[in-house]
Amino acid sequence: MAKHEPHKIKSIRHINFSDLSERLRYLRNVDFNVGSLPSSLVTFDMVSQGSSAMSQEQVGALFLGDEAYAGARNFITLNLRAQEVFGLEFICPIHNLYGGMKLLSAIKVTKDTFVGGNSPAPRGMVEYFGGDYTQFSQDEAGESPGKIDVDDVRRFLAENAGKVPFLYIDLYSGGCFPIAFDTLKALREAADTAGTLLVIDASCVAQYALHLINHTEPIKGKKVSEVVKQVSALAHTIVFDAGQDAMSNVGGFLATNDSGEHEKYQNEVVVFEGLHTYGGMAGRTMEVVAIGLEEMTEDLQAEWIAHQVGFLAATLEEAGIPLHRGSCGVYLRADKILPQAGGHAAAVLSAALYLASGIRAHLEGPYRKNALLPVSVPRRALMTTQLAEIAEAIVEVVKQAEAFPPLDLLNEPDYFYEARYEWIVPHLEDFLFVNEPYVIHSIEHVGMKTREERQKAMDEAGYNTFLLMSEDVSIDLLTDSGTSAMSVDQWLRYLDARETPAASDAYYDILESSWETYGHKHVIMTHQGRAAEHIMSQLFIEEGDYVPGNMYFTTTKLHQEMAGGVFVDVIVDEAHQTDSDFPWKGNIDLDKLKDLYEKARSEGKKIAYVSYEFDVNMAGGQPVSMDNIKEVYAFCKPRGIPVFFDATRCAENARFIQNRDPNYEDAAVADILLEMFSYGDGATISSKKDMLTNLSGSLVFKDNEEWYRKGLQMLQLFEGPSSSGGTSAGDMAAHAQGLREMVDDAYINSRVEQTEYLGALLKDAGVPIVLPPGGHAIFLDARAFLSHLDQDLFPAQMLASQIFIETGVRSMERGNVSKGRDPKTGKNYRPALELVRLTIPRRVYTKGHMKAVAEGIIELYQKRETIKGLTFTYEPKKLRFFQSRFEPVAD
Ligand code: P70
Repeated sequence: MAKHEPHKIKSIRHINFSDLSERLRYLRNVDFNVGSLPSSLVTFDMVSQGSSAMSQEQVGALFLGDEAYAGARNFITLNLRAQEVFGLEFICPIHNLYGGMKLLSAIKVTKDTFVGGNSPAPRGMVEYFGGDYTQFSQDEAGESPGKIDVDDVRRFLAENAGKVPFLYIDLYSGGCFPIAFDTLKALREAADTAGTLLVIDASCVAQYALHLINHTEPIKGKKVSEVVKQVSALAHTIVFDAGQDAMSNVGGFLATNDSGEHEKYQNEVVVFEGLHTYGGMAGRTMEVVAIGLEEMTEDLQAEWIAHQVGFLAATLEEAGIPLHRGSCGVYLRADKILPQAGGHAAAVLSAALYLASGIRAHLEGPYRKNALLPVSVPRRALMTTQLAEIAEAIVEVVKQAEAFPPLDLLNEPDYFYEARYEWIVPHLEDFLFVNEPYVIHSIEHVGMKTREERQKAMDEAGYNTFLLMSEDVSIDLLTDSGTSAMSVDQWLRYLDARETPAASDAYYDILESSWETYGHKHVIMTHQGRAAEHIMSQLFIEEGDYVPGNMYFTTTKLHQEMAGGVFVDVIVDEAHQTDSDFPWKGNIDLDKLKDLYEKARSEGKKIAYVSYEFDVNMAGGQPVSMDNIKEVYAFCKPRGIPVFFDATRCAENARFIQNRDPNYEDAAVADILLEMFSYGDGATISSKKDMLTNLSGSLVFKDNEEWYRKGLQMLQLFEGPSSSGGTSAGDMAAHAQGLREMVDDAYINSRVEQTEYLGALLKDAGVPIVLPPGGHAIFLDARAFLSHLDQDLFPAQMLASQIFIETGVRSMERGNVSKGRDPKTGKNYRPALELVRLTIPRRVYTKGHMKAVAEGIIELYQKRETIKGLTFTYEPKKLRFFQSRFEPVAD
């Protein structure tokens, strides 16, 4: 089992939170039948059917459907994949499990036929076609697979000899209890002897295979993919619902090795489902299912899904909650939790859970007395921290359950969806969720290599993390730039944007949202931050001008120097002290600024502008205080010196102000941001960071028409149309939406907290980091970490390499290699800060990933003395850190 998710987050969906009084209103509107609530009113929808987070390959496949009526390419793909995964030859597509049961029943069930099985699912269908359904009981399995009495089944087959068209076996009886492999084998024999078919519902076959691997002696140690074939070989026909283990939203198929059976399915599928080459699935769905089939049998994926279900079950069990563990989630024993609720125990628990927390666990199917409430886990869609909170919410509700009055049923429903209740609503505490305010919409697989493979990759990359291939990396902390997971809302706008070199809707949207966010009137779109820096520098800097700033940033300083400026660092001294926990290490030292002003005057020189960065990157993501922004502006304004922000990480800075300055603890991040911007004249922005885009930037001016006009002219000259600067309408639309999302208090708080969490784990273990933790990154102090290495043995470079080899985490050297050589002496600069940056992309990783990062680094720290230094084998002249290569020094 991997230490963390074998994937990262590709796109997210915001959670809609509500409070208890709102939820009471919603519940009354649906007569306390939680299943009828629209999903937007639900905080966490605990269902596994069709609700998985797709992989990015599956999402991509949604656009690969050829949607032909006959012979779609997508069917060929699905057919081949299903053959490979199940080892069965003939595939008949269906729209879901019901489609499969319907075909089987329509073909085989008539009056005077008898179907037996371990699942309640086929009963309605079999009876509809005139047959009789017998459900065999299976013992409650617990940890080991459960058994049906096969003698019972033999007796059933003998009594109804010649009249049993098939046996229907779900690998999980009633969704809870896996069936023993031996029993499955015995059932196949019994079916063969009686001349009937064994139909297996294999919708959860990958989880079943994993269960056997963990609990059944002869199967231990096998791969999921092998066991899936072994299980399939026992079936005459497989029914497969692709909304479960295959992680599609819909779809499925029947599979068999029997050509005669297959012919029957093909002839019947056209009646009920669709043509035999799509069977009620869109082309795109077949493509998604095909990919899901492959993913479900990857051991690490299967293990992760089982791990999450196991985590939820174990957490609840530890709190003493009676439940059964199932393949897709847990079944709460409502009858034990609410003995006073009679036959409606699960319905009461369902209503109470929703009311208290917004969690939906609902009942479906034919109405019956309900003792069990299923709480399923959507595959890959939730973070483990969220599952922990969900468990906590359930525990809170169960604690109060004694006081819940029973529900009154107002009608006589045949199905759960029809049920209407009245309820004397008990007093409940509102459960507040504090973790990430979004769920995982789609995932991206990451490299999960062995230590040996990583060692080899690092040797090949010459001990330079910039030269690693992303497929070898498990957790990529190289940069937070352009690496964010977009939200579904951003994707919607991206897809909706009309591309044009003239003015687009997205352009006007960006103007409006920038105005709302920054309060600056003029907005110039650029494709990245550095394009805005270029224009800014060219417009305002003349040869010899000073440009004071709170620490340099590489691209910013380069453009200032290219325009003839002289950058002067006026950041406070604390910024250079890795162990100082001064809260505002990004601040400008007013005395340094004043001194420079006097110096410039005495030299007859000019200060072009103050280059003021929020949440200073090179200082470790350290914030500036509101007081400092005010003071700098108050100094500059009367002297005619413009203050221009680098607002690339302005939202993170605003969150620090909210958190650290008591004057702002009740202010919204959006308002703090507006105030910050009010003390400046303009800004350059790389929106690849806080603004949650994968590409784009902007240049804004508060109110100066003349600057704006000149800026637009430069844009036309260097970048592209005035209404885009060469940015696609799609990226602009995503940018406009990103601006709205970045100032959401819950989001930005969870973002910075994730960084702080990683920092705290490392700090508590004694690993030397730059304090306090910054907004976007944790910086390791490599000189302290590898104190036995001289700086010319490049400790930060070696540390970044070793972190990768040890943990699969990619980081970035920010020290002696990055700084380069002094052209006068030819010697390395040996800068004061010799750091490794662990930069955290936004909304991409979970706290589970962060914990794995910390654990790996802590282990490395414990054996730090064994780590040797590096020497160059190749050293380019310019920006050497990107391409240089090294080898470890001999003893
Ligand atoms: C990083 C990235 C980019 C950046 C920034 C600040 C405060 C402007 C920019 C440029 C990427 C990077 C860039 C150069 C060297 C190393 C890494 N920072 N201002 O990883 O914006 O990339 O959009 O042109 O942090 O820190 P853009």
